[in-house]
Amino acid sequence: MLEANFDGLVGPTHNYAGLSEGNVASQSNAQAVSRPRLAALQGLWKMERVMALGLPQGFLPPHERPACWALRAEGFTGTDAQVIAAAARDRPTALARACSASAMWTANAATVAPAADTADGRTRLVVANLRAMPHRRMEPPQTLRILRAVFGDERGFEALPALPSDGPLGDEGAANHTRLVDARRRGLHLFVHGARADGQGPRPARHPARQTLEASREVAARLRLPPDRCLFIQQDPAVIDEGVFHNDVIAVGSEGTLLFHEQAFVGGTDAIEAIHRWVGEGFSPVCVRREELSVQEAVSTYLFNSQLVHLPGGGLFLVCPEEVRRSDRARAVVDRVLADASNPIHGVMYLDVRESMRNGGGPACLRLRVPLDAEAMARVHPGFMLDAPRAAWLRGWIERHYPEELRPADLADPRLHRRSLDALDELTRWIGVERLYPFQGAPEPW
Ligand code: SUG
Repeated sequence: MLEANFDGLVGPTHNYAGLSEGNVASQSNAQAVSRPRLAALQGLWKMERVMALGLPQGFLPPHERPACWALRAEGFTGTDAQVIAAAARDRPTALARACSASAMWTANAATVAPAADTADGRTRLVVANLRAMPHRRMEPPQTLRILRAVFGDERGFEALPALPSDGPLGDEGAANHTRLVDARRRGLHLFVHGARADGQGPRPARHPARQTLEASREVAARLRLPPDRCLFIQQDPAVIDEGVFHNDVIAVGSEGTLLFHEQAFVGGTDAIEAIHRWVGEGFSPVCVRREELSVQEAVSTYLFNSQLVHLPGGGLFLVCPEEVRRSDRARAVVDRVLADASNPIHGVMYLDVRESMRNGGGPACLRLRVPLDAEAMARVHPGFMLDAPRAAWLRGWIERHYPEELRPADLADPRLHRRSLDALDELTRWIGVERLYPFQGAPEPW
């Protein structure tokens, strides 16, 4: 089985609106000038470099933005241009939400279980409801449309709608889920929550806990995973208050290896021992102590938001953000981990995804991992997979359509709307799918 990565293609309206409470980068870069073209090219380059490691690489297209349908649902009326102008005048935050390119962070698109792990032998994906943040709560219907286009072959896949977003179940998808394997290579699913929905137990004091235990349990049930292959542990609420809004900001795992900060989980070493007992022989914990790297440094460098990829020839490889290379202390952690022969992490590559980082999205946020065997791989819609010529086409498409810079006031420009929809129209024709977006007449997915 190979791990395919489906990266979110950064959308033409990528901007900094300060929409995510508890996300330090989003808050501190609010209203900065963004560079959508550079952002999309940085993301594409990452896809090409990971693909060059021998892993199948796909992409998930941007969502329709500005989302005039969302503004209409908030009461704005008239033509698209009128709706955008009225929102810009009366409710700029609603316009900023409707313009957010946040669907680029596909680690939040869904939680995935490969065919080998599910009760009926189909790869299953449960869309995340993203209920904690209003600008992200509008993503699930489009995410489901896209996942059903990519993984539409029902003999091999089932893409399921998100949990209800009007209840207490907050679900942020794969950012709070890690698939490990035991010595017999059976899949084990580690779910990490920020708090319980029933109000019991510890919870952060300042920032929202986006993932609830009850949501993780429901996702595991919908994925049809055997209960004994699932473990539910809690993120330390204190680190959420320091800016660790998803578990993938403080831990990353693959195969039998878990790279984590010592303050990541409630219970500290007890939690790691519980994981160890559960995974059994072959578990390789790689702990980073606070003396080596503080939680604050983990948040500013995004060391734990590196991709930990399992190379087809064996061994694990880190794909780190450039910010790690530029931090003496974070880079020293990487060097120490690579030099330590007791873990299978053998190599590293540093990549610049700064435009995404400035909104709190590192390399791991930008990808959804979908482990696929050859049979499942053959059932993926080929229009969403990359190779060198297709990457070159995408580069040209980005250069033709994407604005170089966006300032907050530019979101109100009706030409940005037209330009974005033209780009998506051309993209879907090239992929070979029809009626993917509301503006193309796509039906409600549920
Ligand atoms: O949900 N930022 C995203 C970043 C998501 C990172 N994903 C993972 N850790 N897996 C978020 O907070 C900021 C948008 C803005 O402020 O304009 C934003 O949505």
